[in-house]
Amino acid sequence: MNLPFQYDSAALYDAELMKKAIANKLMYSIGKDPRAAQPKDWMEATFLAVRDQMVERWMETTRAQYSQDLKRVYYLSMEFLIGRALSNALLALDMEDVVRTALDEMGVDYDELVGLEPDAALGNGGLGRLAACFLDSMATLGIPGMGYGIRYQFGMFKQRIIEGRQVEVPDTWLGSVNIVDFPRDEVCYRVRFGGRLEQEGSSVRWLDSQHDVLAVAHDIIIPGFATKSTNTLRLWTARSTREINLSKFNQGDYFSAVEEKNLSENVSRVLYPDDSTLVGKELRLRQEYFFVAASLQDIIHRYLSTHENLDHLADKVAIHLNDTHPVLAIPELMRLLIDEYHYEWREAWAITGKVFSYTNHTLMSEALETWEVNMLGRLLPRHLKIIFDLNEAFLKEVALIIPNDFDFLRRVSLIDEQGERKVRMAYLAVIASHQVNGVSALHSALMVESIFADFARLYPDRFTNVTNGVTPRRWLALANPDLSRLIDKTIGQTWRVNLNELVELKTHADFPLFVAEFRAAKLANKKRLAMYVARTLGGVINPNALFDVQVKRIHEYKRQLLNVLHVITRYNQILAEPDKKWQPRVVIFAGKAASAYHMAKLIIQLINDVGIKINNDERIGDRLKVVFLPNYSVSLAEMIIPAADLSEQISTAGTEASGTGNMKFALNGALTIGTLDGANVEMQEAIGGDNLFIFGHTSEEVSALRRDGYNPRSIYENNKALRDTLNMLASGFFSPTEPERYRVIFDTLVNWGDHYQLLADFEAYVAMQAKVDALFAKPDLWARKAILNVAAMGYFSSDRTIKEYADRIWHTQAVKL
Ligand code: 26V
Repeated sequence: MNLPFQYDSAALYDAELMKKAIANKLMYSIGKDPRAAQPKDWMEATFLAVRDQMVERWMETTRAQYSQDLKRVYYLSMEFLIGRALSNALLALDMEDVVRTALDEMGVDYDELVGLEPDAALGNGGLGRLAACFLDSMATLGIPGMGYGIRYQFGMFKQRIIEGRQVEVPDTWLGSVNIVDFPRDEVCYRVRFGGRLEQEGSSVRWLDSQHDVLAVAHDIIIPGFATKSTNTLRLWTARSTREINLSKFNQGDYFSAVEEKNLSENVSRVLYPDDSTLVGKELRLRQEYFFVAASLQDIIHRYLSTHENLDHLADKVAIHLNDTHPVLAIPELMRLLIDEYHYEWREAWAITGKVFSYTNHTLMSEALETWEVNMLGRLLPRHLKIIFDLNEAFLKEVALIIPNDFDFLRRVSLIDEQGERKVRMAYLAVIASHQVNGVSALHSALMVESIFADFARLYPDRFTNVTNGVTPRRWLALANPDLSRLIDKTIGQTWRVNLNELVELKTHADFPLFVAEFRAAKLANKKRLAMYVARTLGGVINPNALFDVQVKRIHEYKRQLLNVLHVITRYNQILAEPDKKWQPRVVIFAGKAASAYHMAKLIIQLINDVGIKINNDERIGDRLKVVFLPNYSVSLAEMIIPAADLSEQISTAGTEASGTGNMKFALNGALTIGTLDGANVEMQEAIGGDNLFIFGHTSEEVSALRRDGYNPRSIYENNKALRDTLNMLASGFFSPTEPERYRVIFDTLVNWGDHYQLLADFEAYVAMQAKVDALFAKPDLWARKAILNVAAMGYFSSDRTIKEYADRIWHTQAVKL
């Protein structure tokens, strides 16, 4: 393209120019004299200078996407857990060395600076992090994909541990200088709430909406790795339709004058920090509609800028629903097509049915979304009517396929009529999507046997599996530079975009020099983590001990408690046989509990209480240590995972949809101890059963136990080690100042049915932990297996996952640049 001016992208690979670019930002954008600049100012200046380098490619990509009239994927998600952006951008653009040198010459420490960037923590856990890995892979593969979400002013809370208990602190990630995104004040849509309907012949009008709010776009650049391809994450922030109520202001009522503004802007104020239970709160429903309504207006606006009408929308637009949170997009598209663009119902439904696809991320009934008909009708009357009309048409159709089965109709109805009437959002997603997928082979199989069994009968071809993956850029190249260097030296560098190449490491597992270097990289990572533990908690841990790690959201189904039961049992064993040769271990936990999830919070407290007892028991020494690292986050994961020897993936079989931490650990050379749950099953197939530690009941056995009657108390009574351990909880051994503190845990497990069957798996788990010790005592054998784990992880790249979505679900092609 001929333009009357030139862009300045020369600083890319020239340290002198980079110095100048950073200094300019520091002076003219941050407004600081280099002599007075704080470390944070340098970070922001560097961020801005680096961001400049991405803009040109970003625009080139966007232009190419338009001119090639490519089909686009819109990934709608309430959560994007992207973490830090600066180091990722430097990796993608291959600029780390230049920036390092530039900063070094200005007397600024690169590693320290990179660590000052706050995480973008706009998500809870697995679902949000998966969305971030997907953005990375879409950009890297050149797939025209755009993320849409909410720009929460407060992301995931920060976790402090005070006297062993979790305390939540607001996450103020948006600093005073906006380095995060580009505000697009002109990209602004009205989102309506409330009001009433008026029927006019066959058409319906939605009138008198109140509490309307504006959605303003903010764009984050998503750079592809080693490619010009660069995508966009567009996040919406709420802005009031009225800055100030002038009449109230003129009456001197200054606070009421701005009250309305504050209330409507609350929509994008805070992320719901709960991924375990249904919230059912009106604000959450508002959030969901807010971002969906803005995104759809934006998508249609973009489409109509190059097309005459919406007849062939589905040829160029794929909208992916990340779980049910954005499912209101379905009635919203119907509304737009019918009410605003005057399509017939049937035409609108035909278009809608080709546009959407949906991923289910959990089978847990507590997390399946439903919305009360009353609330939905009050907030979104037009959408409720569309849902009712859809349901009527759907049930008529079903009655033809499966005649005379009223119970079937009741079961598949979009409306749950038991008690307070509710809309079942997952069912709405299923009837409107052309493909519905689970996130691991096991999960997808269970999905069509359980929550969607009736729908699988109606639409057998609709359901499919796409096993999750993780981006090797962040989770190996960035997080583990030592191991990455070794891999580069051994098999070259292209594994970053073709992770299957790691298979070449297999032969090297038998080369002593390679094994020694592999072990050295692991040890360096462990030392780094040990330093961090010393800095943050003050405790000393031995880097030669086995690092046994469980980091993830705290949930009963993930069974951190089972891990704790093993820790206490081991403690008792060491005390009983002090002269035996015990493999030193550090058991490391991290994770946040939903603020209202009492049991999860109690588990955190228990871990800390157990740590206090064991870590201070001189008889134990460094044979066993327990560490709870506060404030688990993407950037903390980047430090912890490369330092792990053992990865704990011990959920009750059939409960963890996939897990992605399991993949990150194996990719970094940790061995898995785990159940046959989620993606562990496929990991075992890829890695080979000898190279991980699988134990416990299978999902079939779990259901059989549940069906035929499970008696945890008899397990308690018949296993002495377990009984001793549980009695210590019940007697207040770990909570001497409050002996009753853990009684409820004892009761949950022994007397109240042990829903997640910890006791059923306890013996197998403890026995497997002994095998772990035995193998760790043979460092070369252990390292060999660890290498075989890394070598087998090619399949678990999110690039493979995204290729499957693109080929089988979205039918999209890469941009040519
Ligand atoms: C659920 C809810 C319930 C309503 C209130 C807010 C809220 C927020 C998030 C969630 C999502 C929970 C589902 C989830 O995170 N699933 C995880 O998805 C990962 C990616 O597919 C998968 O690896 C994990 O196994 C699965 O637990």
